Amino acid sequence: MKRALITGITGQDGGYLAEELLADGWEVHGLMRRLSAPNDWRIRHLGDRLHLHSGDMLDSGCLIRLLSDVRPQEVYNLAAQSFVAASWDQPLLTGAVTGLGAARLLEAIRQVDPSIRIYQASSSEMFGIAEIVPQDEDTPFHPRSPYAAAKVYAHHMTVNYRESFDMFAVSGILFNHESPRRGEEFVTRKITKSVAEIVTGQRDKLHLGNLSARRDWGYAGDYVRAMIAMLRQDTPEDFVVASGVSYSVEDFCRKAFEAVDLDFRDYVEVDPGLIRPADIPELRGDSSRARDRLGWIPEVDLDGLIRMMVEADLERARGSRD
Ligand code: NDP
Ligand code: GDR
Repeated sequence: MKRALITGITGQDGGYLAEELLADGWEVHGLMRRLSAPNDWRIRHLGDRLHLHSGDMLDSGCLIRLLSDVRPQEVYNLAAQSFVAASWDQPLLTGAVTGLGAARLLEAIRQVDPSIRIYQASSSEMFGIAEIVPQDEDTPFHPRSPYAAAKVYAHHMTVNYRESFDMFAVSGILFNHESPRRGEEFVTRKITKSVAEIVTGQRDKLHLGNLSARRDWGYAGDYVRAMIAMLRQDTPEDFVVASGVSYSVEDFCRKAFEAVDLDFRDYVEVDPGLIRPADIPELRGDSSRARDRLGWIPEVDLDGLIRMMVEADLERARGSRD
């Protein structure tokens, strides 16, 4: 039986990735933190098709035990403190989970079975203030947040374990990807949730930070397919995964409000408290390598993504969806 282990299975990408692997006939195991209340809404529909294990990226012992018990052929390291804004408030925790967590996992694989293939969730945030637009696999990194610095460390450790121990360790440098399962604090979901709450009379205003930031947004369901394809190559290699088009936060607002025939200018207010200590004016990716070598083709564009997210949040606001 083919077995995969996903860390961060309760997050946005974890559920989509688990669905793809299950559909492909894999046995799927997930590492989950023990919390005081359930946090499994994104994977509940998969029921007992998933094998869930309690553990934490901060604890090497549990990673070693888990790998020894499950003996997966593939590991997907999605676990992270992934909210950039929070990383200035909790820089050391972010470093410990997002950076050192990846190193703990690589080291655990090296000890238990170095033939296990590992995918590391690297990020376009590593490019930061990039001099080159669009960014590809050769663009230098200039991280602009504690989160991005932690991801750069994890990225280099992944390359290092590949080069030092001949491990099949790869990084997907993924640009922003969103979905109806996106965490509520990220800007796209914050906007679509607020649109739904405005339509249903539960809110009158939406407060945002930097409206001019431009990001390359795709659909999470498309991006997890690239993760799997990367681990199924003959030789380990890193790939940029992106739509290739960037829009501003203001563009996203305009489109999301237009989807319900409203004008965002009547509702959106800038709150200077939401501006980050350092932001990135634009990130836009060149995913030619992934398209050529992995045959990766995204299916959902920004308009389709916004429609999907607004519809889901409207259903939630009306109480007909989790
Ligand atoms: P989420 O924030 O939705 O999910 C993060 C996951 O990590 C959650 O399951 C969370 O568990 C888990 N986690 C956090 N801390 C720990 C810990 N100490 N031990 C174990 N698990 C922990 O992220 P996404 O799904 O959006 O992203 C997946 C990965 O891809 C992340 O590493 C992210 O940094 C990276 N990435 C994401 C991009 C995006 O646009 N979505 C783009 C590029 C990279 P819990 O539910 O308990 O909090
Ligand atoms: P990002 O996503 O930082 O790109 O990280 P986020 O949606 O948080 O911010 C995108 C841009 O929007 C601006 N912005 C706001 N952001 C939030 N969250 N809330 C606001 O009110 C707001 N107003 C404006 C931000 O300043 C920023 O420029 C995401 C995460 O998933 C990371 O884990 C991942 O690595 C990167 O995408 C690629």
